[in-house]
Amino acid sequence: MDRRIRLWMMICFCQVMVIAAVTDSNDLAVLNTLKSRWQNLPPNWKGSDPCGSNWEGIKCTNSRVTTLDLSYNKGIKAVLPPSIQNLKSLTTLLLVGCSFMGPIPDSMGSLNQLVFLGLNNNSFTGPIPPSIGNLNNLSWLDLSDNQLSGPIPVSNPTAPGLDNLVTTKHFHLSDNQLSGSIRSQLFNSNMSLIHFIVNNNQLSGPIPASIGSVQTLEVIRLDSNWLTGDVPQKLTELKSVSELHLSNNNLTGPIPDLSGMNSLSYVDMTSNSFEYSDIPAWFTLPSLTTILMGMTQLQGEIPSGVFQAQLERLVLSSNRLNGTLDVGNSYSSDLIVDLSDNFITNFTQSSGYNFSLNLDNNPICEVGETARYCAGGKPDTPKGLPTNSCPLARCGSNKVLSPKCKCTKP
Ligand SMILES: *[C@@H]1O[C@H](CO)[C@@H](O)[C@H](O)[C@H]1NC(C)=O
Ligand SMILES: *[C@@H]1O[C@H](CO)[C@@H](O)[C@H](O)[C@H]1NC(C)=O
Ligand SMILES: *[C@@H]1O[C@H](CO)[C@@H](O)[C@H](O)[C@H]1NC(C)=O
Ligand SMILES: *[C@@H]1O[C@H](CO)[C@@H](O)[C@H](O)[C@H]1NC(C)=O
Ligand SMILES: *[C@@H]1O[C@H](CO)[C@@H](O)[C@H](O)[C@H]1NC(C)=O
Ligand SMILES: *[C@@H]1O[C@H](CO)[C@@H](O)[C@H](O)[C@H]1NC(C)=O
Ligand SMILES: CC(=O)N[C@H]1CO[C@H](CO)[C@@H](O)[C@@H]1O
Repeated sequence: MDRRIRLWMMICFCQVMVIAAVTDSNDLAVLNTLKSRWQNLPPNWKGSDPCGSNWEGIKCTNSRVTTLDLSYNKGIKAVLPPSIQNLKSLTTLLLVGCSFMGPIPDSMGSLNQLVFLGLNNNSFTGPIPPSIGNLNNLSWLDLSDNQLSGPIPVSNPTAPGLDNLVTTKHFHLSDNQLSGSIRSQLFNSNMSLIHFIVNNNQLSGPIPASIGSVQTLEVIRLDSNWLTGDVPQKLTELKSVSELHLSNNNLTGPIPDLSGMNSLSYVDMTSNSFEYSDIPAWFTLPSLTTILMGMTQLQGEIPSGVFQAQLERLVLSSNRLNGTLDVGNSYSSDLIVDLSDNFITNFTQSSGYNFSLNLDNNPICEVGETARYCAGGKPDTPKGLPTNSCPLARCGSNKVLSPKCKCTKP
């Protein structure tokens, strides 16, 4: 082909591209505001056509900005301006792990195309804006690891609340300073929540029985709050829950009966004020791999049936367990058992066991006892702790945790 024709065609083609990519003027105005106020933005934020010149962290469709992802830029120490609401076509807003401060603007609630909202790991303060309840396309809400305070908002006749978010699969609100009670109204049977994660806050009052109406739930983290009262039996009607974290609260009443929760693999109720109880029958649920029940007022002998082949970790320290420890023959050699600070006097397999066991501070480990299981509170070298902690995992920029706990592109 003639060189001049080729050149002409290239110029023409480029012009078409540029024309097609010209950024919508409303979006351009917002981005220019951010550019003038935020420091340490990506170096290629230059020129007047963010969509056309592929500004880093921005994706566009039909000249509208659909994604803004500036995650893991600690140098962005800024306030999120209310004008963010003018990015009307935004479906993904990820500002994870930066240094944002000040309030989450109430105007956020008008970004009604939002599907992914991740503001976790910043220094946002103030309340969770109730307007977030208007985001009826939202699937992913992560506000964890900030300094948010006040209650988890629920709707009332004049304002929306998080109970309106019936398409949202993830509420991640952990590691803030949220307070007040978890309102009964927060949960309803129209929701699609799979993760309800509110650990490490100052939430008080009882666990509402209404949580039992969200049949989609798979992970529940209520640990390290100020929760009181009985664990509602309705919670145990949730058949898809695989992880239940209730530790470090002040829950009272009987230890909840988890029989029938056949998907459970991880249970942590450490340090609560339950009534004295024998080892519950649900310890032998078929998929349980981890049972953490230190300081939960357990008493009596441990039935040998508890030590099933799938069990990986059993921590029952600081209870009133007594009598003879019989672990049977079905246990896995990867098993880690901590029964320190109890009243166990005998151990049937004391000469030929093959797992990690700590019986320190039991009568069987009276002064001078040199058995492996009495080694000064240190169990035998663990062969690697189980890492079944999907809700704690963090995914890199642009990626989110899938229900299967894999980091995937949203
Ligand atoms: C928060 O983000 C910073 C980097 O921006 C990272 O070093 C830190 O590990 C993150 N914290 C968590 C809990 O993810
Ligand atoms: C669930 O949604 C339906 C249809 O929108 C509505 O009629 C019903 O009241 C809702 N139920 C609850 C518990 O919110
Ligand atoms: C927990 O509750 C019990 C019974 O209501 C109360 O006696 C105790 O002081 C509480 N403990 C904490 C740490 O709040
Ligand atoms: C173990 O504790 C239970 C409940 O406190 C008690 O009834 C039982 O007598 C104790 N057994 C032994 C062998 O001390
Ligand atoms: C203990 O378990 C390990 C790992 O399965 C195995 O290699 C070892 O032979 C076992 N030891 C005994 C004494 O059964
Ligand atoms: C349990 O241990 C005590 C003290 O070591 C001993 O006197 C008793 O015979 C043992 N009981 C059983 C059933 O092995
Ligand atoms: C981005 C997105 O999923 N938008 C949807 C929001 O919800 C409305 C109504 O359900 C849909 O029409 C949009 O496609």
